Amino acid sequence: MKITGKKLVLFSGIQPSGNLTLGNYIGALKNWVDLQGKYDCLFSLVDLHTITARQDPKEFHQNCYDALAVYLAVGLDPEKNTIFLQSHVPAHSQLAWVLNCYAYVGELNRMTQFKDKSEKNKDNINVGLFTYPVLMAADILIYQTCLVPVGADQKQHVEIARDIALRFNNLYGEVFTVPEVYHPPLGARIMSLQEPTKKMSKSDDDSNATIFLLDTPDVIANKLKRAVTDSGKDIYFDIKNKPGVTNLLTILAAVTNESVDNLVSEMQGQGYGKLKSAVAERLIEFLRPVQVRYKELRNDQTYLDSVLKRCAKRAVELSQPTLKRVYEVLGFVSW
Ligand code: AQP
Repeated sequence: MKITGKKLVLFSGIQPSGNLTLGNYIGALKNWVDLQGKYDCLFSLVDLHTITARQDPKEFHQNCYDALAVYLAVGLDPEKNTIFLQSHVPAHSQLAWVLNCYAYVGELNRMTQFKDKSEKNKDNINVGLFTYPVLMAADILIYQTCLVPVGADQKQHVEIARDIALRFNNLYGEVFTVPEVYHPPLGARIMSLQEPTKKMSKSDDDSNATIFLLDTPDVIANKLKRAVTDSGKDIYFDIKNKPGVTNLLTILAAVTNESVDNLVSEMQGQGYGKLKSAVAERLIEFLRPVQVRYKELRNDQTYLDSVLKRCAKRAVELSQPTLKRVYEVLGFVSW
């Protein structure tokens, strides 16, 4: 693994809580691919976060490998980036405990994701779900991260990581780098195909709401055919008045790397049906090589394990100086 050690650190992660979605790709993975090489990147599969919702152990185990193979299939290079499972690096949990003592119940109560997820899982509003942002702060701060590329739904969590870092630094000196959030210029919030005012999500009960990166071409075409659009028939970008059409244009722009303005002029007067089939066609075309690569990688368990092992070793090494410093400034006795 060739990393100079001079570049600024970038950290981000996705929960292996099911098949990864087009939202995960456009809001996160696509930008990671674009930013790799410019930063010293750590891309985690945040499996500890995943157990805040009940998982079937066998499925969860497989989901971790599936998500790893997706990371690699979309173009993240494991020779240049540290791609690892969060649970392989104990310092995330160790720092999270410390930071729990510097985060306030009042600020965690304001997290909209906690409110949304509690609403969705009324029978399992566990403490882990509540303190999720503190573990996420530890994920980020343990590596002295400068940049955190995430979708819009994670903005609040990066802000709390910044607040905790500043609070800790004010008490003990410059222990943590204060991270900046990075949102993609377009596609920070890909919407459900069935309710375009709601985020596209892995765990949506309506299977037509979400496009998964491993969906077959037929499934993708069908989901797009059924996508909810807006009143009228003009095609233009307007989140408030045309949320369905705007979502489709955003997806099209992200997978073609064309500007929304060009796409709008191209599609003008063609009607919603044509827009949906254009999105389906270009998305299927975009995903075809990703899916082929995914299958090859997923069948090579030895290779996937070797990536995890090598990268975990590096992440463990990188995590140690911050943990040591935190323990020192707090007065813990070393051994
Ligand atoms: N719809 C989306 N649009 C843009 N970005 C998105 N992300 C997720 N959905 C969208 C971004 O992907 C990264 C990882 O998210 P995650 O899967 O770890 O967590 P999540 O946001 O809780 O995703 P889900 O799909 O809603 O998970 P479930 O259904 O399991 O609860 C983040 O950068 C996120 O912004």
